[in-house]
Amino acid sequence: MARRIIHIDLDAFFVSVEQVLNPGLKGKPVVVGGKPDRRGVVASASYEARAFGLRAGMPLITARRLCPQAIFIEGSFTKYRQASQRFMAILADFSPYLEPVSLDEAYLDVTGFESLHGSIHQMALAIKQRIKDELGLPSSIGIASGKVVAKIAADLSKPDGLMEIAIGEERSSLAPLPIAKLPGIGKKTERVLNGLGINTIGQLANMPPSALKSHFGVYGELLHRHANGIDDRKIETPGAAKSISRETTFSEDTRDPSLLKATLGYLSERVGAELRCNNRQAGCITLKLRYADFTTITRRHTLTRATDAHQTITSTGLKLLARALLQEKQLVRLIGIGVSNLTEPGRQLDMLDTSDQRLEQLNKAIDRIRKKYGFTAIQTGRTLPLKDIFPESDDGYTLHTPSLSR
Ligand code: DCP
Ligand code: CA
Repeated sequence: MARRIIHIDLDAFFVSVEQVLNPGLKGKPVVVGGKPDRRGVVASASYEARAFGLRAGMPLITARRLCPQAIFIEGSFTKYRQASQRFMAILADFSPYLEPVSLDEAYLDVTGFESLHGSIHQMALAIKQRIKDELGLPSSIGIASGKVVAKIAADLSKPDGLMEIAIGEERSSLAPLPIAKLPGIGKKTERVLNGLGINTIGQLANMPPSALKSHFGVYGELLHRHANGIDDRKIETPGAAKSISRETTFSEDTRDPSLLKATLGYLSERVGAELRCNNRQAGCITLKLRYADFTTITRRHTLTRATDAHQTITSTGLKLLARALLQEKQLVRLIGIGVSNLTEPGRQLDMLDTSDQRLEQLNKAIDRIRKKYGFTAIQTGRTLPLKDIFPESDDGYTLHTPSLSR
């Protein structure tokens, strides 16, 4: 069955919220971002201001030069967050398959919902109406068989628009558009493609996938599919974290191998515990290092079989660390370990070998004891040196940047 995906984006979001709170601002060139005598950039510009060439990201000084009569507002994030929560609550009334993308942007999977509203088009009108009635905010909606086409449709319909791309017309609808309209194509990719004589999404769609792959790697395949209007990415409801990581900055830059290894071991244990707590396994492990001069590197390793064992995370992290330290002789300022490619644990326990099963039993026991007696109730040989370095709490070691270390 063909899917129906809706993309909803509020128009000039920050500005529109300000206009609801102060109706005198309606219909005028308004900029949220700060006073133009300050350094800083335009965060959001009303469509009246955009008529003068004002755009998000533009320095405020330039904005004032282009449109001296514009009204500049500092803005307040609390107001926007509140509006965003109410916006998402309205959307959740229409479908449980809701993926918030940013404060003012979300996808809804509404496949099979037409009977409730007459049609998906009617449903989209009802969503727009509720956002207008209850929040006073204008929105734009795109409807299509996949995320990328729905997002482009919403973008094309702005402001206060609604555009539906019929099934089978994804490719032809995108073809005449400039490649910059394709989400994910930044300035750099655009330049490379323009250099190859590719200016429209249609030309991009006609490029041989192998050519795209040789220029952009795996991303090239994605570009090819999206340019052809093909996008089977699912709506990801929140709660399904895409990655888990823990990192910490040392109080002094260091190359001390036992400190580096112990810290990495501890952070890996925290990541492993979090994975198991969320009932997830990871297929990819990433080490992060920041050196004394602030250069930051990441090194990743893809596992042949997904894991939730901190032992595997630690041993993989240690190998990546050894290799990284050979390549760079500077002192280390920050160390971190992360996991991604998260999946639910496979249910085929009998297919795993016994050492994996034993590890799983062991980790279950560790998690149980820690839940009862605190994280540091169990010390591994590797993290033991940390006892002399970091103060201990029930919840683990208090690292120097605790907010990043939990
Ligand atoms: N935002 C920001 N800094 C940026 C881009 C955006 O602070 N560089 C904020 C301000 C926007 C909000 O996020 O109001 C939403 O971003 P959008 O890109 O959706 O822009 P707008 O909602 O302002 O305008 P549009 O009507 O084009 O969606
Ligand atoms: Ca917006």
